[in-house]
Amino acid sequence: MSKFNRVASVFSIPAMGAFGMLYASAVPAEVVNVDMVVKEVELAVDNAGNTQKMWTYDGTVPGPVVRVKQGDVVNFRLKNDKDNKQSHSMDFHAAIVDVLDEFSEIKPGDSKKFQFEARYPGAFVYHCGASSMAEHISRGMYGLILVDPKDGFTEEFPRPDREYVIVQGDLFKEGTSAEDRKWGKDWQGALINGKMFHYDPVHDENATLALESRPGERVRFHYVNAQINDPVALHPIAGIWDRVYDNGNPKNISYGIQTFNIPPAHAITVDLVSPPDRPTNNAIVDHAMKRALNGAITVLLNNEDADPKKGRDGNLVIR
Ligand SMILES: [Cu+2]
Repeated sequence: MSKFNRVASVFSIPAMGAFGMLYASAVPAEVVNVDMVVKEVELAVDNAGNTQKMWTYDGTVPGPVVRVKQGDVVNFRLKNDKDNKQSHSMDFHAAIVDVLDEFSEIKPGDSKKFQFEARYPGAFVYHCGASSMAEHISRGMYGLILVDPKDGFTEEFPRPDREYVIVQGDLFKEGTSAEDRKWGKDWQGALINGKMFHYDPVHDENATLALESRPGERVRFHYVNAQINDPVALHPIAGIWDRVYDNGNPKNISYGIQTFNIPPAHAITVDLVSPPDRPTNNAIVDHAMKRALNGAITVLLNNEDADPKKGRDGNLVIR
């Protein structure tokens, strides 16, 4: 299991950043320990229980959601389990460091540590950068680090009623080589939090889960594109994104958007607000048909009976 424990409170001091910017803040920041273990395991990749050999952070696809505050120092430790066959690494998109140092790969049985300050708020991908990256990422080595803004919630960035994390990745046929993955050969489908049609009982008779909300609620999605080559055309069928925060940064707001492009290795934060006076349902889709009809559809059920626990109190990834 990964461990996130806040070990100390520190005060960010004004400092010249890597790009010559001044970072000054009186908001108490913390040092946050994050430990992950890479595990090469057999996992179900659809609701019927079909499995594939996946490479993972902490045994799940996606890996655990890391959540810190802007200004926090992340004290990260990666362990490559001794039973693994591959070298692995960690590339946090929220970090400003040295690709040849912090992000270098380690062999089975080895561990490494590095630190970074989470300077920019938003939703950032993390992934393995070991060679071949096409294979390591498309076998499941990715996740989300959320950096909450130091200003907290504001009029421009209101507190949501519910919050969900969705990570979209690729699934290739078992046995597809790293080279073929790179070129997109033998692509089989889109994984939503690790499974095709994970939350879509409409298109998959084996699906038992859906996302839920109540009429009138503001539902916030942090949507990660962990696919190795393809963008995601994110659209809420029967709805309109009330706001899109590109890269999850409260300063990057677009209003009233139908479809938003998420390039590979990028994440956005989007809000959906349903009418308060009637039940509705939405299908959150990658509107590219190749991917929608091969796994990338997520149903949001919206009615008065919604499960009060879903999308609340840190229950961001529904499993
Ligand atoms: Cu790896």
